[in-house]
Amino acid sequence: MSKPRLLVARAVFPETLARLEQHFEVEHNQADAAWSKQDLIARLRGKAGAFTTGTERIDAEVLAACPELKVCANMAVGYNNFDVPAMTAKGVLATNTPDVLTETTADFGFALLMATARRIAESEHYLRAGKWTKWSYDMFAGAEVHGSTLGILGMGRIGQGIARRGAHGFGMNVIYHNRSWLSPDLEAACRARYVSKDELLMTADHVVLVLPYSAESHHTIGAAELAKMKPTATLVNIARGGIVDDAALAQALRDKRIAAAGLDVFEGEPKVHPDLLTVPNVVLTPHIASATVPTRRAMADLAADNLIGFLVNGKPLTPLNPEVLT
Ligand code: 8YV
Repeated sequence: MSKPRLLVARAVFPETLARLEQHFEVEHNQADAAWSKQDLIARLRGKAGAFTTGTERIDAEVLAACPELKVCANMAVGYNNFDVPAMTAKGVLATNTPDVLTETTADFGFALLMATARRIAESEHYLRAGKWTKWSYDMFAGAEVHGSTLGILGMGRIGQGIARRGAHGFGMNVIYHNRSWLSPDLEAACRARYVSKDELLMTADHVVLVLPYSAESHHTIGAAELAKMKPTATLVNIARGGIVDDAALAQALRDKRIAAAGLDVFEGEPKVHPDLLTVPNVVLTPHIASATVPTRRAMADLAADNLIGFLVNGKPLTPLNPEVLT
């Protein structure tokens, strides 16, 4: 019997590709060429499966053009690049990579918080530029992390990981806001207290965004929300671009409406709002929160397992729309 046909839309670990090639007739993109939507459609036609990352949008137009498609496995926990209802309507399975990146991403959220509050990037640039000629009492004096109030917007697995780090490692007072309350057991494990969004914005010393992107979460943080934050506060976004109004944030940073921000994700990335590139009190990283070698391998393995699990054995591991299986 011939092997199912698979498109691997971006460059992946050679070992992942080799494993997929054992089960599928693979068209790959190891050159990591930037494909337009029409390029993606042209390559996806006739394929039963796709290995995607957060950069490939699978929507009604793509699905209509690729009627043989049965499954898209995203190498990401976030899946706002998938139109899941449209996929479900066409009977196309969607899978993501939960759990395997939780702790690594929470580590990075904390690293970005520390770098932002303690002005690590700004002071490093200063030193490299040869501007450090003498010590002074207030040089790069930042905000306290230990013992301060940590506000987490979006309390899923990664949010809880950040809460645990803050509460247990840094003695922080952790407050959170989410669509739903955590169970009392989880709240106790995170030592976190549920508050309204406004209370979180007004009382947190550090606000960390870890909520999924959707039409409802678009610009969760804009000028009005930034105005509610403490002038000494920091804002960290490791969730998705578009959750923050980047233009409003750049203005707030310039005006010192808030003290500093740490951003791993951007509206329209890899483009970055030009104003963010010119304000000093922001730490900018290129969407690397899950980027450790073991975690990226685990994400690639899980995406591959989902494809093999579904197309070869009929059983995906982490389906997003399991209703298409029945
Ligand atoms: C990915 C992410 O690296 O998992 C996610 O949702 O944002 C990152 O871990 C990125 O989406 C590439 O697929």
